[in-house]
Amino acid sequence: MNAAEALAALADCLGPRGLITDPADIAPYAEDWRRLYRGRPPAVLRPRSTAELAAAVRICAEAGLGIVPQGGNTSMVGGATPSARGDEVVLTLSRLNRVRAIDPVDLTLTIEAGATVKAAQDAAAEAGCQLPLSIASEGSATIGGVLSTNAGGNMTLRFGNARDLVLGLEVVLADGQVWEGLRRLRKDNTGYCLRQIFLGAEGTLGIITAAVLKLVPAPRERLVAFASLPSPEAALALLTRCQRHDPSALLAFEYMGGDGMDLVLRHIPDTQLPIAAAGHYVLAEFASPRRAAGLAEGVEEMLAQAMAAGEVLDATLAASEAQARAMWRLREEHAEAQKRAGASIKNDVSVPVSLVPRFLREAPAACAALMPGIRVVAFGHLGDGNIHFNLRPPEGMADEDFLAQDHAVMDTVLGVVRRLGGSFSAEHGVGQLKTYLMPEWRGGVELDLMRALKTAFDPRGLLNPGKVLP
Ligand code: 2HG
Ligand code: ZN
Repeated sequence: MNAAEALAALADCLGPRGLITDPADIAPYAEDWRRLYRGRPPAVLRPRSTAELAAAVRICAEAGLGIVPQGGNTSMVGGATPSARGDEVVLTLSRLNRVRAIDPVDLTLTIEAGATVKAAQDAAAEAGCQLPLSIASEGSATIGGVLSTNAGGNMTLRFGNARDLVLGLEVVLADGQVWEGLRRLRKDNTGYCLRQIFLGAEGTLGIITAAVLKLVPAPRERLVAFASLPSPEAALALLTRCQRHDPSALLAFEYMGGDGMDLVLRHIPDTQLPIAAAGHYVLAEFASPRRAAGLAEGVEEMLAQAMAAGEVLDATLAASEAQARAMWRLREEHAEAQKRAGASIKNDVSVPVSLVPRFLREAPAACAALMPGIRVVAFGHLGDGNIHFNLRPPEGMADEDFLAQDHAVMDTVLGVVRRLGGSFSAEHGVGQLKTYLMPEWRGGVELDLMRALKTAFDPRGLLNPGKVLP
């Protein structure tokens, strides 16, 4: 079967609403959120069931067409963008978005991969539960996307990464077979844990079509605190203080440097600081399963102690849901603000939590030595050691000239990360942007094992070609 015959067969299989071939309609699927990559897919497939999707995969396999699964298209590393060669179709999961089941006793949600994270959160909330996964792009990012990238996000310190929330999966394999692994067991030791192989594989080993996710009972009381601090060291001291105060209450602990905050205030409408401007900020969220259990009093007292110790300059608690949302916006709009400000070179790195302050001192110094005047935008999930260390060009340097030096800048940052025993991609994955780093960071036996897995699951290399493995 050649490519034209495959497209005709796909049109038959998926119906008129299931196949996009008009270049204008394809365009939004062909480019990544950061506009670093532009592919040339001959078509976008929009199956509306697992059976349809599997049939489409069989047709692509017969024709040797590459398949690039796409969720909300919010990848930061070009992980869902096809090649410019024209030999890969995009497979959007957007029509596979149903809640299949929800069980507040088992605390499980069975949901299809194309549902947005927000829709999954809402479904859980309606049943009196919480899906303990929250990321800045949750309005458009999908369950399939966050599981395929093992997204982290804001509550990793309390509930772990996306892979820790999955009990079962349904996956379409490279040859079109379906693995029906939608189990909802808390205990099941029956051979290799196949679901974990697909989680974080970025769609290179199989296409996740549905999942059973773990829920937790919805907290009765939530509290968001916003603080300004004199230094990253003070932020780490405050984190330790919060954890000693009540480890089960702390849900999120986010750091923001003053320069990133300035970008948010400048580029995002209707944003303002709830306290006086400073060089460093923290947003912390606390929750309690009981109402009126003294959560606010306890946190207030703890913040007063932190102030007396010089860790905190100023702090405030959200007095309403609207104020809490406004505080979270200041944190979650960092990516959008940076996009509006122009070019950036992003480093999604992790180091042991205790070494974050050292990283935040050494990495800016190393970058300034490489490129005087380079501007640092550092923020992220301090509670789990994941910092988004993003860089902007020196005043007056053209964006293209800056981006042309992306590898030199990334390598400089990663030199510090390596010294501190960290990772070059904490939560955004490898995609196509970072494959070149794999031999150096994961080479030898580790990369050999990954290649063996790829060969076993997708011997012809048709699933998300060019991603993860160099
Ligand atoms: C976040 O935490 C996202 O807001 C995006 O992971 C990070 O833009 C970034 O670098
Ligand atoms: Zn993040």
